[in-house]
Amino acid sequence: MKLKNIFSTKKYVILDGAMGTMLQKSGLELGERPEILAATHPEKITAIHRMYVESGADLIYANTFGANSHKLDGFGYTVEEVITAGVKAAKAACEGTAALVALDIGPLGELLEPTGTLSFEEAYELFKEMVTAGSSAGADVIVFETMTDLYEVKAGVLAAKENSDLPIMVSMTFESNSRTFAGCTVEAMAMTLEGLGIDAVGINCSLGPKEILPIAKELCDNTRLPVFVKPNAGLPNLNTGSYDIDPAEFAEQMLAYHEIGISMLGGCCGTTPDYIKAIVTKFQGLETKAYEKEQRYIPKLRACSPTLSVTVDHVTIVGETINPMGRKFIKQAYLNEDMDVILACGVEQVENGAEILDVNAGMPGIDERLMLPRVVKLLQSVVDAPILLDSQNPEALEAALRVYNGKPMINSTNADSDLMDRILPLAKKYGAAIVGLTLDEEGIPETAEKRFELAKRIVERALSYGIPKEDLIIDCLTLAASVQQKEASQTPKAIKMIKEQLGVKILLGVSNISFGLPQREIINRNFLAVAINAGLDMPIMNPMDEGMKEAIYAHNVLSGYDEGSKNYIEKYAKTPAQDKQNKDKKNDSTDTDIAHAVRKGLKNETKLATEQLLESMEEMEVINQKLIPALDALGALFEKGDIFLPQLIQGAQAAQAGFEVVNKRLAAKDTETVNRGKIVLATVKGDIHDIGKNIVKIILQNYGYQVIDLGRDVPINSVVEAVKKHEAKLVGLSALMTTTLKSMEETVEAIHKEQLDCKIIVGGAVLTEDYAKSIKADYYAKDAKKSADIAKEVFGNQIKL
Ligand code: B1M
Repeated sequence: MKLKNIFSTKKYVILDGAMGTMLQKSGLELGERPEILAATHPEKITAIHRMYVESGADLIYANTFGANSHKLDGFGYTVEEVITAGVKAAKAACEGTAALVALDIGPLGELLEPTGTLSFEEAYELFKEMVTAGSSAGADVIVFETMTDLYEVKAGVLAAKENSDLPIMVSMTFESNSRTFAGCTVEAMAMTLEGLGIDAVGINCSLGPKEILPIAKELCDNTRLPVFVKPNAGLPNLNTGSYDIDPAEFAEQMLAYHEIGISMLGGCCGTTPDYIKAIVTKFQGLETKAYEKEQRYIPKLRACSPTLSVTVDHVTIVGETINPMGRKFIKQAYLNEDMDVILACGVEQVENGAEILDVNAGMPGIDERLMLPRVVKLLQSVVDAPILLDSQNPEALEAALRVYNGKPMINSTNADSDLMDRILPLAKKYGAAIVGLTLDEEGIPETAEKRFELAKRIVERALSYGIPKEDLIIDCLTLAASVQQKEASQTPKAIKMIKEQLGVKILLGVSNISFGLPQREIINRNFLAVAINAGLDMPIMNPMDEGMKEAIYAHNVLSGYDEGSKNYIEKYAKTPAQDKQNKDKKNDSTDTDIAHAVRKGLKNETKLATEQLLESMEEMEVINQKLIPALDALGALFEKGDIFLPQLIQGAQAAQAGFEVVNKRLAAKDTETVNRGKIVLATVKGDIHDIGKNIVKIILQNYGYQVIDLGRDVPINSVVEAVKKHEAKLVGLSALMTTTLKSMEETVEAIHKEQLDCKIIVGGAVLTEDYAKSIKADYYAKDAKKSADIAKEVFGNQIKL
C-alpha cells in the first residue's frame, strides 16, 4: 500500500520524537542493546510510545533500530523475538487511535565492501531478516533511518521491496557540509532512492532544524517524493551534554519546513513528547504546501554515484574504452582477470573528461553475469563517475544493477518487443535511465523516418512500464560512411526529429561512422560537430581524442553552456611551451605516479611505481620520501573534505600495497638471524592505524629483534599481559589520532603501575618528544629507524640465543 493512501486524509503527518532520550529519562537500565527492552519491559516501551501518540504523532517508530542479527549476537534473543516484541509494544500504544507503527531500521553498524568487510549480499540478508520479522509482526511501514552509506541503504531497500509490500521511507543523516559521513550527496540520495521506488525520503539526526533546513530544501528540489524531517533538538551543548533548544523554539524553527513543502515532521535526539506536541500546535490549521513542491520539481536526465551526480543538460562525454570489442588490451585484461588494467582505463578516461563511463564485459570466454557486476564494484571503488552498463544480457544487467551504488544507466534495449519486455522491467525496478537503439529484428533502418518510428515504439513501451520520460535516451545509430555513404546524413536527421518530437535525450557511438576509412579522427570529429549541432547529448567516444574534445569545448562556448568561456580558456589558453613543460613533468616523475596511484586507490600501479623507485632508492628513502608524503597528501584531502572515507580507505590500501613491496625487500635483506631481544608492539586501544607500526616491526626484525606484534586497537590489559608473558624488556606503542592519545597514556600508566621491568617507546604522527615525556614514556621515536636506535640503546649489543 502506498504511503499516500495510508495518510490520505492528513494535511500533515506528524512523526514521533526520540526513543533513546525517553529511555534514558525513564530510568531503565539501558544495557548495550536498548531494543531488547521491548521483550523485557514491554509495558514501559508502550508507555513511551503512548506519550508520543497522545502528543499527536501519526506514525511512531518501533524500538527496533539496531535489532539485526549481528548486533543482537550474544544477547540471548533472536531478531524475530526482538522485532515482534518491539512492534507489539508500539501497536499496543496505538490501540484505539489511528496512529500507525513503523518497523524502524538503523545502520547495521558495519562498513560494507570495499570500505569495510561486509558484502552487499550479507547486508541484504541482515535487512531481509528484519523486514520479514517486522512484516509478520504487523508493522504498517518500514523506515530506514540515520543511514550514512547509500550502498547499505540500497541493500536495505531491495530487501524491503523483495520481502514485503509495506511502504518504505528512508532518511539519511547529513553533516553541515550537506554530505553524509560516507560522502553521499543529497542529490545522489534523492535520485537513487526515488529510482528504487521508495515512498518518502528524508533527513534525520546530526543537526537541529535550523541547520537541516538548507539540506532539506536541496532534497525537495531534487525529488518528486514526499520529504520528511526529524531533526535533533538543536545542537548538543558540549558542557552539559544536552541539546540547546526547547519545544517552543523547536516548533518555531520547524515552521520553515512548511514553507518549502514538507509535510511529514518529527524529532530525533533530544526531542520528547513535548516537542511533538509543540509541532502539532504550531501546524494546526496550516494548509500543506507539498503540492507546490511537486510543481517546482524539474525532471532531468541524471545518473550518479554516491558522491557525484551528472545531469545531462550539456554535451556529456561517455567514455567508450572499457569495451573488449576492437580493443585487444581490454580483451586480454578480461581473460587474465587483470582488473587493474580496467581500473586504470576508467581513471584515465575520467581524468580526460569522461563524465560517464560505458562498461562492457561481454566477450567469448568470459561469463558476463559474473564479470559485469565485478567490474562495476571495482570501478566504483576508484572512480566516482556514473556508469552506463553496456549489455543486452538481462542476467548480467540485473547482477550489475543490483550492486551498482547510485543511479545507473543501461545501454541498451532496442525496439525488438521481446527484448524490451526483458530489459525495461529491470530499468524500472532499479531506477536506471535506459538507452533504446533504433533497430529491431530487421536491423538498422536506412531512413531517419523509420528510425523515428522505432524510437517512438521504445518510448511508448518504456512509459507503459512506468519509466519516467526523463530517464529515456535514444541512440539513433550510425552506419559506416565507407560502406553506406548515403545513409550517413540520416543519423543527424533522425537525431533532430526524435529530439524535437519525442523530447528525449540522444546518445550516439560516434566513431562507427569512420570505420574502414584512413585517418578516422578527421571524420569522427567532423561528424561529432554535425551530430551535436543536430541535438546529440551524449557522444560515446574516446575522451583521449583531443580533436573530438575540441569540437565539444567549442560547442559549449557557442551554445552558451560554458559561461564566460571559462572551461575553454582554462583548457586552451596555455601556450605550447607551458603545455610541453607540463607534459615533460608528467612523463618523468614516478613521484607523481606514486602520489597519483595512492590518491586514486590503484593498488597495482602503486606497487609497480614502488618497485621502479626501489631500483634507484634505498627502502627507507622510498618510505620516507615517497609513500609517507603520498599518504600525507591523501590525509590532507580528507581533512579538507575533498575526499571522503571510502576514498581514504582505497588510497590507504593502495599505499599498503607499496609498503608491502618495501617491507618484503627489507625482510629479505641479509641481516642478523640472531635474537637481540624481545619487543612487544601495539597500536593502542581505539586506533586502527597500523601502517606505521608495521614498518617499525619490519625494521626492528631486520635489526635482529624478536617482535611480538599485538596488532591494532589493542586493549590496555593485553599489552600488560603480553609484556609479562614474554618478559619483554621493551614495549612499543603507536597512536595516530589525537583522540587515542588518551589510550596511549593509560597504557603507559598501566605498565608503570604493574612495575614491570620494561622500557616504553612511543611513536606516531600526532606525538611529540614533549608529549612522550609528559605521559612518562621512556622514549619517543619519530620514525622507524629511530625505534631501532632506541632498541640498540636498551638491549646493547647483547645477543639472546
Ligand atoms: Co585515518 N586519520 N582515520 N585512516 N589516516 C589520520 C591519522 C588523520 C590525521 C587524517 C586527517 O584527518 N588529516 C585523522 C586523525 C585526525 C586527528 O587525530 N586529529 C584520521 C581520522 C580522523 C581517521 C578516522 C576517524 C576517519 C573516520 O572514520 N572518519 C578513521 C579512524 C578509525 C580508528 O582508528 N578508530 C580513520 C581511518 C583510516 C583508514 C582505515 C582509512 C587508514 C588506516 C589504514 C591502516 O593503518 N591500516 C587511514 C589513514 C591511512 C590515514 C592517514 C592518511 C595516513 C596514516 C599513515 O598510515 N601514515 C592519516 C593522515 C596522515 O597521517 N597524514 C590519517 C603513514 C605511516 C607510515 O606513518 O603512522 O606516522 P605513521 O608512522 C611513522 C612514524 O610516525 C613512526 O614510524 C612510522 C614510519 O616512519 N611511528 C612509530 C609510528 N608508530 C610508531 C611507533 C614507534 C615508533 C615509531 O614505536 C613503537
